[in-house]
Amino acid sequence: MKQSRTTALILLLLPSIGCVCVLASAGTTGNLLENFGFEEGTGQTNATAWTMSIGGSFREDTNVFGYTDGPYPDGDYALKQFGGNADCFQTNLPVAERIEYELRGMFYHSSIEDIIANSEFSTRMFMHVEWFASDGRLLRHDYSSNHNGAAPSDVWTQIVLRAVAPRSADHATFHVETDSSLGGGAVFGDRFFFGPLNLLRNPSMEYGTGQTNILDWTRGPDTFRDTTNAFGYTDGPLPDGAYALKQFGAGSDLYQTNIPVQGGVAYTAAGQFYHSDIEDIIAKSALSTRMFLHVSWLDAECTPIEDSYSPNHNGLSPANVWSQIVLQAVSPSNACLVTFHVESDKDLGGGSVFGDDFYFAQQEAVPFIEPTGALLVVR
Ligand SMILES: [Ca+2]
Ligand SMILES: [Ca+2]
Repeated sequence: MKQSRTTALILLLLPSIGCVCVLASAGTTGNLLENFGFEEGTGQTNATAWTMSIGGSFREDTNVFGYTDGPYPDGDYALKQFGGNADCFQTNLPVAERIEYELRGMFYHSSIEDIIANSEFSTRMFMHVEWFASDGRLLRHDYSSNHNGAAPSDVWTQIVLRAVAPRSADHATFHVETDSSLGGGAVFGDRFFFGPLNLLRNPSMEYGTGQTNILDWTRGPDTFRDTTNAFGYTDGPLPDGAYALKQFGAGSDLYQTNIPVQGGVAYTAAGQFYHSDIEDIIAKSALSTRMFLHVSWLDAECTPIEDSYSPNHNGLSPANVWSQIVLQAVSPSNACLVTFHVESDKDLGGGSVFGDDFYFAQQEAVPFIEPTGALLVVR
């Protein structure tokens, strides 16, 4: 389904017009790219949804000069680029600010035919994303690492880049490009992915002011954004960044709402949890102060349909060490939106529990392949 600017604009209007079910919106995880494997198109120069530079980018089957391996990673066609300045892109892809995105693709070059120099300055292929504001201002470029002559030959390798969309980001352009500073030869690419990894904004509490202003989250009672100098925290660094969530007491809540989801689809929620047995301790009991994830599924009228809860981090969980809890759930068939809560409750004693690095996303639309190439993480 073509994802247009219109869907992104509808999403931005959500707070003012109430609950509208927006499928395939900017907040939906999964691949934003159409024809990610170059299977659709006409001949060598026309790949559906892609704009290809003339003379440097081609849609090719396996009977092509420069390709000496077996089947492609995906289907019967792949992208072939050569020369010093080839480009192939899709534009106006709807994105949302402060959400983490992943770019990935499979890359190949032959050591037998149409070879590239055995150097990082050879013909090299990479992914490039341009982030734009709604008024068309270019906000930032992010680049993946290169597949060049120093990469393994005669085998497909994956490159992954993670990047958080900048503030005010509204749409993006995804490029597959080649450059060369040394000689010719061809590089192939296939099975590209560009999509959000996590539907939560500010998932690790890093944006905010002081202890009580946590950007993008609504804060209930006994809920704070805290650092490693907090009473009750006696470990080393936090799982991610300089801040974490601290909760104590019954009925503590931290939540984000109006997160768009699709019905009848598998989702994963996760978080890291911690308590100390030295300071501000909780009872060694399942009834102690305890923290958990709560996903509330809503229909198009914002009416709660169903709730999914993770197991608790409580006084029986390992102390003085961060541990992850994962919740996997299939959304009800009429689910449109989600409210994602991190909550704590208690029946016995006091003490505090910490949380960090929360995650909520659709399980992969395109199966993830463990990267054998470079993994570059940009934050
Ligand atoms: Ca393909
Ligand atoms: Ca954090």
